[in-house]
Amino acid sequence: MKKFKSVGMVFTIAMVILMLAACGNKAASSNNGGSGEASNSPNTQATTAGTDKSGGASNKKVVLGFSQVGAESGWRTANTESIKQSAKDAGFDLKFSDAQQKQENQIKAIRSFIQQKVSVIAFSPVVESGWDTVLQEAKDAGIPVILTDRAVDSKDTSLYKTFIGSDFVEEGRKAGKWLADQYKDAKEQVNIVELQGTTGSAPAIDRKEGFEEMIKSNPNLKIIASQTAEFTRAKGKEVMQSFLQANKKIDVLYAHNDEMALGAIQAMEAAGLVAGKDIKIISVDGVKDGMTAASEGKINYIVECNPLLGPQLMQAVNDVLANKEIPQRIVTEESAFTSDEAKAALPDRKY
Ligand code: GYE
Repeated sequence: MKKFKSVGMVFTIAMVILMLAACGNKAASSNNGGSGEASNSPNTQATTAGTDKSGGASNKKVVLGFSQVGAESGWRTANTESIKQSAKDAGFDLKFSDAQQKQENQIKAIRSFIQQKVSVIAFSPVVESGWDTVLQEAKDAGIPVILTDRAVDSKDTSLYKTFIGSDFVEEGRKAGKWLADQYKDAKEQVNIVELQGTTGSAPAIDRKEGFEEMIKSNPNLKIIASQTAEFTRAKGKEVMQSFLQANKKIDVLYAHNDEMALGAIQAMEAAGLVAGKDIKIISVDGVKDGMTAASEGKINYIVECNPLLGPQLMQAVNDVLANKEIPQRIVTEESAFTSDEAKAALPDRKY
């Protein structure tokens, strides 16, 4: 009898442990929204059901669905960290999803956020076109959308509340102006090669446009080759290698971001060239690795693009939920650095 009793006890305890474990799993999967999207806050409670969309009248936690472009560059890493940290500071439940540079993954993530009835959707659109349908779906579901970093080309601007990010045309202009100033007395043709960002993305389109606008008045400044390297270091190296093989004389490289410039520097050095001297280099971003290369004289001019958009985004989320009027466009403030200025700025650089 005694033996039977203790076996029974063991059985009961085992059952309780099993049940607790099952509950734990269930909670974990519902925190993920069951969508397979990675969440950076596995311990936060999912409070999506019945989320107050009218301006936070209820005490429910704000749930922010964020679809990120990918992890293609140092800029992106800093941007992701800024968003995660500021969401935490704001006390939001962040559902973070990485699209690996694919629009279809972003559309899937946005649809999943709609299904989960998040309070606000924010995303950095990998390319400019093709968003109308999914943005309309979010609007029909009554979920406000905020764009960060990159723009969309939708005609109907009521599909999103605001766009927070840099003026990429202006960045291109700064790069082009510096070059035009450097070569204003040039008597011969200056051969420029260009590494473009992701095809169809706002920064690639706009940085090209602004740059061309500033160099066009000088017919000696000529872009002899221009190709995408998808904003990555590996591709930057690969495409620069092919530029070097195909062109005898290259004077200048204009890279749409630091990462591609850093890859291109590897290709130049492998070809026995001195980066920053044999070939002048201009890039955009101003992340630590880029600024370090600039301080060493390998990059001659860097146009800054600020990735720390998290605090402004969280502010906008709060404002939208409180039904406050917010501007359709919020532009981030940026500057630019020569090699010497990069050296001076490097110790205080946060990203
Ligand atoms: O310049 C680049 C990143 O959209 C501004 O994307 C961003 C760009 C940034 O991959 O490094």
